[in-house]
Amino acid sequence: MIKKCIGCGAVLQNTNDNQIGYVPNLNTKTKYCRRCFRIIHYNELEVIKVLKDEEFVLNEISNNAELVFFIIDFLNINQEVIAKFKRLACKKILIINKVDLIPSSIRLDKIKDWLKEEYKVDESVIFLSATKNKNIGSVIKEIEKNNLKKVYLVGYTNSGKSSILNKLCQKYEVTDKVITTSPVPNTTLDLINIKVNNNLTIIDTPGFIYEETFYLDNEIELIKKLNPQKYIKPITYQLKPKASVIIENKVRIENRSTKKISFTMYMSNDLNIRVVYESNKILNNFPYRIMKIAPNNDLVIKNVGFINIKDECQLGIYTEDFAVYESRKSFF
Ligand SMILES: Nc1nc2c(ncn2[C@@H]2O[C@H](COP(=O)(O)OP(=O)(O)OP(=O)(O)O)[C@@H](O)[C@H]2O)c(=O)[nH]1
Ligand SMILES: [Mg+2]
Repeated sequence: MIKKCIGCGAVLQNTNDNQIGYVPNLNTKTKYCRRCFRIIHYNELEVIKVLKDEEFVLNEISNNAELVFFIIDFLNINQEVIAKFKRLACKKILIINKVDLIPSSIRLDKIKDWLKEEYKVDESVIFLSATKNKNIGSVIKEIEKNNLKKVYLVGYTNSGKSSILNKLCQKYEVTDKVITTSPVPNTTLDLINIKVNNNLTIIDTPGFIYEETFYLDNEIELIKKLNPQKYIKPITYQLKPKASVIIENKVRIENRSTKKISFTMYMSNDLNIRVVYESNKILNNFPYRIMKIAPNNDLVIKNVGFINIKDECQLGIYTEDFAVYESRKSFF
């Protein structure tokens, strides 16, 4: 009989230790594959590449789901994830997870209006925090209100789908299953069906993978830093003309205007961020592109967060991958 790993959904096997689902000893008691065991007990993280047929997943879910909860990490609201949300052709609710990271002064109802205006999201939106167990009850309310029997948790990798399902399991008093969660991408590898009671099955899904990322797959320390576990303190930098902000030696963002501008960074406080002046040539050999920023816009950096910039300005972005950067109207 095919047995799946409780942690990641991969089919358990003991024949190939380079393949997903591997365990040295496969017996009736085996619950987790070796990779999940190592993540859970030793916090040993590695990014594994898996080929996923996203079209198949999108169609399968669109055709079978009564309702999909599409999860987005608050720091990762961007055009790519919203486009994917829109492609799901079924009833859906947007969950913005990880609200524990943002200052409590940010008004969530304002963000709802902004999602509608800026990203044309007309569906219901729930704000929650899986790790802080905040507002999980709203998900249950939706399930009960619609008398649902089968719901899917869908979204990009690392948005917190499995963390949310673990919290839902606690609420439904399912105690024998804990799904593996981790800060690296591709933690969940296949669908994980959890029958929480006789009437309801909740299905966790492997995350969609970003078309491009700020990090390389072997930069585990950077990936960990990008996933803060505690509240983010926004930090403001005043940038004189020609001064730049450097983030993790991955990008140089230069003020190309004639006036001083102020940058407020909404991203992990663990990141190495510094200001340099024109005389410092660091990263100046990267390709660069000019980006025009309208008043009170954000510079969004995929997988990282965003920078709120109040003044209209021109930026010089020096980077190896421009696709990670985009601008949008701010919700402030
Ligand atoms: N600060 C914060 N971190 C969270 C929250 N929810 C999840 N995380 C963290 O985000 C990371 C990813 O969580 P997962 O639940 O594994 O994400 P996933 O969407 O299942 O990822 P894949 O299985 O790769 O698709 C982990 O490090 C979690 O601890 C939250 O509400 N707040
Ligand atoms: Mg997962």
